[in-house]
Amino acid sequence: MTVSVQEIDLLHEVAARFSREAQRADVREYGSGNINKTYLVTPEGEVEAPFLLQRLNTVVFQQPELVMQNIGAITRHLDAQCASVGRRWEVPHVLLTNDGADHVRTPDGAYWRALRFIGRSRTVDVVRDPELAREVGFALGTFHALLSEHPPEGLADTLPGFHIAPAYLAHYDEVARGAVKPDSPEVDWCARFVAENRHWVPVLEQAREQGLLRLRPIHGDPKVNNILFDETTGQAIGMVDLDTVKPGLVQYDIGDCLRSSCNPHGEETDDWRAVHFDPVLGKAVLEGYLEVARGFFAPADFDYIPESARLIAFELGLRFFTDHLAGDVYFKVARPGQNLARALVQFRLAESIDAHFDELKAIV
Ligand code: GN1
Ligand code: MG
Repeated sequence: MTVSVQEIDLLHEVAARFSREAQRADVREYGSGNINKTYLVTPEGEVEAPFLLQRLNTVVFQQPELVMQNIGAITRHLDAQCASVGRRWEVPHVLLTNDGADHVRTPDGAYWRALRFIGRSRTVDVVRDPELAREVGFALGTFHALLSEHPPEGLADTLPGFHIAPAYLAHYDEVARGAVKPDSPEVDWCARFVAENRHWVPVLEQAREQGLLRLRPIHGDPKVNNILFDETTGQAIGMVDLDTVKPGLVQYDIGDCLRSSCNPHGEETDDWRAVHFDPVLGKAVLEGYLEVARGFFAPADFDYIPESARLIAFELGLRFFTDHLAGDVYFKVARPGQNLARALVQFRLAESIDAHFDELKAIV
């Protein structure tokens, strides 16, 4: 993607606050996040390492200082624990400005921060190979295991309502009532899908209210492209994008990880009718996950895994569909209709997870 000249000037100015060599750095857009804007800054000299510069989406994260506070707490905890992983494991540290701050505010109100760039690594948007799927599960299991002793009360709730599925449904109902989008066969299909399957929604919140599941530190957004793999060995080496770390149910994370890594067509495909859940990949993810997570799992934690996968796919479909009806106010879009296309993919995936429900239960 190209960056405009004015933008480049601003980026150099902000980057220079974090680095002494950034005035002449190469700056380019990086990654495929739906919320923040990320740039890779590569200083010209040999002295300074490349780093990531991010413009935090403050419409979504209305208290960015809490996000930074959580990331600080989590990365310190991970640093202290990560030797126990016994293989390469990297932590995405926050970098400070030349005068010691963890962010920069520009006159336009934007909130900028810098993160260490983890080299010799790669990310993937789509998983097709069970070996890689196993590594995906290992990454999330390791992340949870490393944080399992961190008191969840010590983390702020940076995004109230995040993954509370009944709240997304209520918001959808409200938006759908006032929506001005023209009807189309796709919109109709989505609306019908929600109407037919809305009974899936309360399962995790009910289990939490009944005391069957408890809050722990979670990643919040462990979709497959937030996992780093070693460039050479292909082994998982860490989890990035820690903005949504907060107290939650590990089931949200497991569901999100399964829905994103067991969909061989990926979440941006236009061929939504072909989308399906691949149980071979699902089995590999769960093997990798449970190998590490078994240690801190309570018996009830196992019971909700199939429900979580179906629920988080449905919930994300609902979030994309609602955003489409509301005029694309939350998720970044590159073209009109993209959030509707994304919703179709997630709903179709939820339908396929439902069709594989007994198989998933058997795997667990
Ligand atoms: C957003 O920023 P990104 O792309 O990693 C979203 C997640 C969704 C994901 C779907 C804070 O994550 O919840 O699952 O898009 N993050 C937030 O691709 O809403
Ligand atoms: Mg994110």
